[in-house]
Amino acid sequence: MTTNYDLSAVTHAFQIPGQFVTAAPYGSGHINDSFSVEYDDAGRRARYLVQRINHRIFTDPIGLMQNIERVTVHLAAKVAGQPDSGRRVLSLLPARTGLAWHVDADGNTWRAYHFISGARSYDVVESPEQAFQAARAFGQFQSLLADLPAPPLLETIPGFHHTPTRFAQLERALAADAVGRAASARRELDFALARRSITSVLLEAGLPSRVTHNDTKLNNVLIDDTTGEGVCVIDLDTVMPGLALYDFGDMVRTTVSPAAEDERDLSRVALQMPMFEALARGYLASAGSFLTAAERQLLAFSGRVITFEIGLRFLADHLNGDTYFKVHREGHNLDRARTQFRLVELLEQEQPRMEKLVESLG
Ligand code: ADP
Ligand code: GN1
Ligand code: MG
Repeated sequence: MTTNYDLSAVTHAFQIPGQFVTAAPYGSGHINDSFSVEYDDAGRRARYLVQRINHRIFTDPIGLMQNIERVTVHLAAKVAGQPDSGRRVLSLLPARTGLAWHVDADGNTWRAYHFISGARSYDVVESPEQAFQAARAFGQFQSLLADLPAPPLLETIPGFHHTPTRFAQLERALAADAVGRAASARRELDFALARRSITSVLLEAGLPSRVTHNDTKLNNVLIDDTTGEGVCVIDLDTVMPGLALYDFGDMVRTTVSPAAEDERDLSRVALQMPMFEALARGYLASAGSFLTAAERQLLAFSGRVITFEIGLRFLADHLNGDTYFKVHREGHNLDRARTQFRLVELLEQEQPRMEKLVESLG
């Protein structure tokens, strides 16, 4: 992570009361730069989560911030009056300009959120209860945004979950082989290229467009330290029109296996059926009332196709020379692609059982 930003100057551009004390890199996201920042306001310490938007990836950071403003204001109105409402929705601090973002002299766009304390995110699931809570929170998020007033949100990354496009991007990366890595990724490439047929299934199923989160990995929900509740959905950069199953699929990808996303020992990748069951129960508890029959039918399949899609993206990025996801070691994106593809294999084998399970939940 880049750490050579002047966080004191950056945060001074926001309406934060008091004096800057300290800032430190925070979290394990692959895209933005996040910092935990402390201020002292007349002897009272307050904490903020400050982020630089990766504008190489999000090419319209201001349009993105306008999405986030609309979404957080809408959600805040919905949860107002609930106990602990201030911790249930991300809340932006305005900049001194009055806008919800700050552009620094180098052209970086920044935002500042109130820090939600007493909760944390998990890279690897610890219990079925956590899986249930995460899925319930993401389902609730979709439910609360179902009546977001027009116009539609900006597509912050066009075609983000368009799996056939992701497949074509891998084919292009392979044809270019820009850094000469294709030969050593032959097995993974063969695995990917053999599965083109699954890339269009969700698109051809007549599913409704909804407001979806689109990046529902487990570590994008904060779990309350005391109650264990999935208290707040975070990382709102990709909230935009999408399919409900993109969200359920990515929950499956990041929650059913006890192995980290970049685990090198593939024997540790597993499909824990109790985690899948908890996800399905949690998601149906909050989203069950609006899902169509076709969406329900494809719940189990969605995990397989979204895991495949993210695997395609990691593999393409490996071939392109690691230009998109942050990497922390050589071959990191290839390792990530391998764990995704191993999980795809397991999801293929278990699809009938998973489908039966969803059916049994009514
Ligand atoms: P990225 O896009 O890089 O994944 P996130 O928005 O997910 O960035 O933030 C990175 C991490 O910071 C999250 O996993 C979470 O642990 C933490 N985080 C984000 N926003 C808040 C917040 N408002 N309060 C507390 N922690 C937060
Ligand atoms: C990225 O921002 P972060 O780390 O939550 C990526 C997701 C991938 C995920 C894989 C904007 O999410 O699409 O599924 O990494 N976000 C973007 O871990 O590309
Ligand atoms: Mg994140």
